[in-house]
Amino acid sequence: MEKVRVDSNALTIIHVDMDAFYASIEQRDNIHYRNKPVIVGGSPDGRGVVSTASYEARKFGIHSAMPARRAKELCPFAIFIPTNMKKYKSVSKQVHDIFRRYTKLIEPISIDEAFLDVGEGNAVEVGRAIKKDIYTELHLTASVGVSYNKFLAKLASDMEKPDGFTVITPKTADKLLPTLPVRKLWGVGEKTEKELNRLGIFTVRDLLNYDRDFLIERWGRRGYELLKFAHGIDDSVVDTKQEVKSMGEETTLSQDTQNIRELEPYLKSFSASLSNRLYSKRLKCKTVTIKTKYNDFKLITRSKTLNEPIDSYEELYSTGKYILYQRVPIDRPIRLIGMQVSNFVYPYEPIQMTFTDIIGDV
Ligand code: TTP
Ligand code: MG
Repeated sequence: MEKVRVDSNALTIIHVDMDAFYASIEQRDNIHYRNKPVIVGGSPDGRGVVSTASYEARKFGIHSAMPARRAKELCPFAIFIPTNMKKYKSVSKQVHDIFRRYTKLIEPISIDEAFLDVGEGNAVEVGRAIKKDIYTELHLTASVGVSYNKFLAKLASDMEKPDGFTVITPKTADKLLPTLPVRKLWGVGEKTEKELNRLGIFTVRDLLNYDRDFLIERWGRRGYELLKFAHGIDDSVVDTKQEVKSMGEETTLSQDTQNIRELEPYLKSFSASLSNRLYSKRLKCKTVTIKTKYNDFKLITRSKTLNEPIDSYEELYSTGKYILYQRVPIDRPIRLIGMQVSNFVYPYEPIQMTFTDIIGDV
């Protein structure tokens, strides 16, 4: 049932994001890892990528998605630990059980992150209580943000990481927002950031001072949305039935190629990561799509829909390879390759996406 909120500036939204999630769990469970640079994912011989790094390791510049080889260069004595998804999912479920004590309105975003709407309750008190429960019961720290909408609550949880607790009120939002780099606004990725920078827009203040009509003319609906975020406005509700429609990965090649074999390693890496992502959301897909962009910037996509849903690396890779070899024209050099999965099947919950779909049953 939709709730009608009388005061749209009431502090009712909480965003919780666990700190260095996988690494903190490993440090909690092994005394020898505490206060040390710990890397989860990738291997010490330099294969694979970093899933996450403890805050001690981050001091060396190590971060998620960095090749393990590079991480090892930056910190040769770092401790590498293989991922143990089963364990992380079970902790994620415990965190979720804590949320449920306080509200039913929960929107899981990923394995370690969620939005909560406390309705008539006091989000500052609830946020504190959740943080305390997570610490005393699970011996882990979370960063918690409280505000009057989702955008600001997430901004808040990120501000004092790790172990942060930050409240953004309408008053503090007015002060804070103009000072932020535009990248902090939802919808501003690397590409939009560059475009804005080219117009001389670096901070939210720059954006607010810019010709409003020009921005809306240039970006249409997105320009309008951007300005709304810049003013701290976000009308989206905490959505308990978040549905994921597709997920994808793509890479611009360092050099254009017409040699189809050179594309295989990309498909391998996309398949590994998409399989992981499907697994952590407890989804299987029936459609695989390969996207290619050519040196003349023409873009094509080719798909294959299967009878049976899949989620394993091997199945994804073989389907991707089939499409690449059978359906993708290689008549001129390719500059970008991508892989997408869609047409999801929810093996455990046919109606809606719940937290269980994201983390799986453990
Ligand atoms: P994040 O919340 O992005 O990162 P984090 O919890 O490790 O660190 P912090 O929030 O304190 O900045 O992601 C949660 C977990 O998801 C992370 O512990 C490992 C996993 N993950 C990957 O496997 N690959 C990735 O590229 C990212 C970003 C996260
Ligand atoms: Mg986190």
